[in-house]
Amino acid sequence: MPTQLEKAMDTLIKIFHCYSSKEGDMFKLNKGELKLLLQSELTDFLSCQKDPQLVDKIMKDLDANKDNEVDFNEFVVMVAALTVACNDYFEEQMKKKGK
Ligand SMILES: [Ca+2]
Ligand SMILES: [Ca+2]
Repeated sequence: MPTQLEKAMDTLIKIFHCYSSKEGDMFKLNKGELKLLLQSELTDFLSCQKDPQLVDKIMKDLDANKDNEVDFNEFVVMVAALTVACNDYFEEQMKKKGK
């Protein structure tokens, strides 16, 4: 039986490949695939951002090796950054409750 964390890692890998395999290089997300992934899997995150250039900006930020595609390494950096931001929020809420 996989643990919760192992399941979470597995899910992350599967979600990435579900979108990266749609077009072109099956191990990388092009801009269209990235947009689809963000819209479908990070709906709340995107819906509070009104910037129409957002996907371009995210793409630029994530694309560390400048090949205009987001590979799994680059994707994980984004998920980690978002997770840290969520944890900061969680800790804030816990601190407020504690007082
Ligand atoms: Ca692809
Ligand atoms: Ca890249």
